[in-house]
Amino acid sequence: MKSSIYLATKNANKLREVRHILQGTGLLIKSCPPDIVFPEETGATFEENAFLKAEHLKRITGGEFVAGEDSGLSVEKLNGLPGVFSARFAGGGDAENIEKLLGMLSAYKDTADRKAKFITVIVLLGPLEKMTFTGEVEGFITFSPRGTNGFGYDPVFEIAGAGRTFAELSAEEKNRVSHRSTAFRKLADYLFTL
Ligand code: ITT
Repeated sequence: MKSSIYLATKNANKLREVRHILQGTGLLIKSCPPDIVFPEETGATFEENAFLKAEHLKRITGGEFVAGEDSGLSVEKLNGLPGVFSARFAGGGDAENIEKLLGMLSAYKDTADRKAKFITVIVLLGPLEKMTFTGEVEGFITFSPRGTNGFGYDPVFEIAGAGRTFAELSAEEKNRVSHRSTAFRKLADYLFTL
């Protein structure tokens, strides 16, 4: 059983969420050296970007097991955007990204036309293996932001059938169903077989 790995992220919210997801599993997440500078996320897919981050951290730490995670929002009517551009969609912060997204969807008045999914892809680099783990959650983009929990696009993502946005859920509730928790539980299951 492998009980600790490095995670290649500079996003403190993501790191907190991952540690929360893995609480009680016995798998510990080691954070990156604080001064690390990751290469630009130039990949065309979440998997390519997750690999770029993992590979860079593995080179720096020499860690036996290193995971890179890339995630984002894919909106059906926007042909998958913001996708790999989720973090830098509007060139500002979360508020600007949300404003741009709502603006681009403003012509769609029916919830059915605002379908979206959150996707997480983890690439694990071990001594021998390169493994990929994915998680998805389906929902739709709301007409305005609701809720104050979470981060990123959480205030405008309503989970299918739940009537609440991710930002209206507690951390426990989000982590029960989220794209990230599905992917990280698969990763933990794999590591515990080693
Ligand atoms: P690292 O690359 O350092 O991990 P990042 O914030 O750049 O941090 P990503 O490249 O994976 O992370 O981009 C993910 C973006 O997608 C993130 O900044 C949010 O805007 C959005 N996102 C991903 N997961 C989310 C979630 O659970 N809730 C809300 N937004 C999310």
